[in-house]
Amino acid sequence: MNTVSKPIIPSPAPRSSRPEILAEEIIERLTYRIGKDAKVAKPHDWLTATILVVRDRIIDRWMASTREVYATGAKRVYYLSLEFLIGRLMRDAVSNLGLMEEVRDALASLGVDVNVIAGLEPDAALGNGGLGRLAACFMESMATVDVPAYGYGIRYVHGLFRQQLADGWQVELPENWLAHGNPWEFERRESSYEIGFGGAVEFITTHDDQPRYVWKPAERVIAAAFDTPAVGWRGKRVNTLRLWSAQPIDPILLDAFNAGDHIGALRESNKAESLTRVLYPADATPAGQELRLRQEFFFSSASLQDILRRHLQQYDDFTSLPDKVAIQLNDTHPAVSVAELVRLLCDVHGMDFDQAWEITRHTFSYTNHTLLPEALESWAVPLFERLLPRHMQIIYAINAKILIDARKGKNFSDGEIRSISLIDESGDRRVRMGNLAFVGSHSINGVSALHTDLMKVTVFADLHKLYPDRINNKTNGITPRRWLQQCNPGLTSLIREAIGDEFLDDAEKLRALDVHSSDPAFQQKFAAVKRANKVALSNLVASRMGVKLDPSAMFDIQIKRIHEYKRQLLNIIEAVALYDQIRSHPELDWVPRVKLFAGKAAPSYYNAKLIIKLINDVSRTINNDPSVRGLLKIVFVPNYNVSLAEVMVPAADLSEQISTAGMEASGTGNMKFGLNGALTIGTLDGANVEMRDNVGEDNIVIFGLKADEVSKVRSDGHNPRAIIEGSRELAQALAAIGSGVFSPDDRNRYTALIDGIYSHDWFMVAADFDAYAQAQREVDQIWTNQSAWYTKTINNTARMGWFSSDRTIRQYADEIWRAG
Ligand code: B1H
Repeated sequence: MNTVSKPIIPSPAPRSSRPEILAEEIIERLTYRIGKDAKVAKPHDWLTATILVVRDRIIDRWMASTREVYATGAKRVYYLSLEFLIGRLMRDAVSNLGLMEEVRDALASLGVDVNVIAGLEPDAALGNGGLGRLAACFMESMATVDVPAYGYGIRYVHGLFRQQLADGWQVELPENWLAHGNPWEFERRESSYEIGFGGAVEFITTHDDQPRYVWKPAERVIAAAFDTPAVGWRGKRVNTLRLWSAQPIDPILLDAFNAGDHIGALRESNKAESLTRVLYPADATPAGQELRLRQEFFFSSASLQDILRRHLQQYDDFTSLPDKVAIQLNDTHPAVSVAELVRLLCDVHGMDFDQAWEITRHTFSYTNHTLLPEALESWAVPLFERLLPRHMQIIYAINAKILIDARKGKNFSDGEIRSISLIDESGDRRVRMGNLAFVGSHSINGVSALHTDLMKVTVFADLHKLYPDRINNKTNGITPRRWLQQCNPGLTSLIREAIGDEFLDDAEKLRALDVHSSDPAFQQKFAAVKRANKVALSNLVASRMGVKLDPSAMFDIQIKRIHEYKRQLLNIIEAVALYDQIRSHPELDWVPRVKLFAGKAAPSYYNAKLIIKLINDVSRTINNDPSVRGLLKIVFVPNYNVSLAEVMVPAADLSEQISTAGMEASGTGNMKFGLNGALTIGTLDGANVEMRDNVGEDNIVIFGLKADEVSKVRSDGHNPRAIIEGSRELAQALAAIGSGVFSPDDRNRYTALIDGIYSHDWFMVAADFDAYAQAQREVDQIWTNQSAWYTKTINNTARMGWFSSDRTIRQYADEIWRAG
């Protein structure tokens, strides 16, 4: 018998939030943790010290949240995503803890301006665009609505590239967010796992005479965990974002080094580390290379090993896995997890295949984010087989099960069977990751009502026929903490003054603003807030680009990844047409506009980069033409990221959401603008449809072909040339661009781009042009009546509460995860 009694370990005293104590602790961290004298500390040192002090306030709640799940046996949710586009964390953490004023006062007492040091924090840009930002909003909302959750992803050393403009062309530079260290993260050396690649599969008989497959990988790397806390609103719950970093098993081959091969001695080590060095800068474009598949498997396997280890710490076996664990696959990027979980359960934990398959299917769910055929991931069978031989076998076994199901149950045609198969046999044989994610999940969701409907009749039509209860919708949302409270403190205080504080905890309470939307006094205050935000953006543009903007002009903003389907091209062509109009009709009352663009193009996406150049060419011409009399200005703000969005979104009068109908799965920028009191000009695409339903059709300007019309035009045969010939404005604008009016240094620069519109117009730029131009003039009309304008924009703020990601997460928790 053990007679030594366990010592009682006292918990540390809860941390004070008094500014004097915070200030004392900041100095303490500066001195003893950073080793700097306050007299010589640089702003960066103050930032780090402040984060360390804030972090302490998070840790107690973090531990309590973790302990609670062990105590209650609650179900855990795991969000697997190759991208988390977080942005800065300090303001978010401080504001969610309710310590904003205290921290500001503490720093002020030390002669430090909180805004200055907050602005030094680098963006954690571990994502490309909407998909990655959604994962970040979800992390915050899962903590807010009290769902015990872990995010799993990759700790890229270099996040999304920095964008510079050189003569109007995009140039990509490496991003280095870890340059000053990362005070938010905790390295967890005890949580590391071996990840294998390549090699062969052996068939063995174990000591208990059980036949088993064992994978003998040829290469191995270590996945090491780095944890970052995710703080919910009012600090209610703190969840964990666990990011994996690849490390070599042998940091250096000493034999090689001692024999004088200094480079060779580090080759393996470099190879391992290169696995998690950079984020693929693809967005809804195929990444395709072997390293990408390695990244996907690496983080999937590490996450699953971690999940299974945690489960076994608490429960006897894996039969309870679906009751205690829900794993959400953020797109197909982690889809290889389906095969990896089957492998771990069968090969490592000795379960039989059928049981492992049932458990797997009940544990996973999958979110689809795009219907674009070129973005649907697939891997060449030979590559897959070479890198993951055991997973290839498992995929064949799963496929056999599914195809037998399809053959016997319902009478599927050969064509349908071919489209259900996990293997695309139409050309080079490829593994279809979407089909794998689908069959391995009990729930497959789209991200807006329209997108979900289209999923059922396009990519997954045949799988949907086989498993008709799996597809469901979860319309995206955004966190109102970052996208209203933090980025727009002026509007937040105005709303609090008008309707009280309830909306801070429940965004749908913003509805109470409705009654103020036509009150002239309230409109005036709302307009003043908007103007202040526009002044702030103007200052940013002036200091970064040396361009002066007039804050009384309409700020018309399109910010998002540059992609043909998002139609920045339609926007800039309309600007060219407007430019013509302003010059030919100087006698008319043109509404002064500033058209702002920002966004990155995938480095290999030629047309997207050409569109950036076109915007800059048009901008130079128009901004320098005195006959425009300042009525139209075009600005492309470089290096779009989360922090820039936080300045641009609150400053927008008009939000451009003009994708070709049927092509934008949801959009989330659309929601951010609406919430911050912009009017939307948009197509009936993605979540715009539900925005119209929520704000009412008087409060949004909708134009253009609908999704079914686009597909009809495409299948009936589109004749863009005839359309262009019937539209004088469009024909002139295209002729000007195509003939080099904006590119006198290279008159043919845009010939092919414009020819594409004439010959196929896949993205319906010509087809929608007249409707778009007319909608823009309708926007001008509304603007001339400022009271009508503010009624509409206030109604937007009032009615966007439903698009809070808290609502989205509650739906996932209730309907998919059955957790929280
Ligand atoms: C979205 C992507 C995406 N959909 C491939 N698909 C990637 C695809 O690196 N890759 O290979 C990266 C990203 N991203 C976006 O998801 C949709 O286009 C938006 O409409 C949607 O709002 C967002 C969040 O659901």
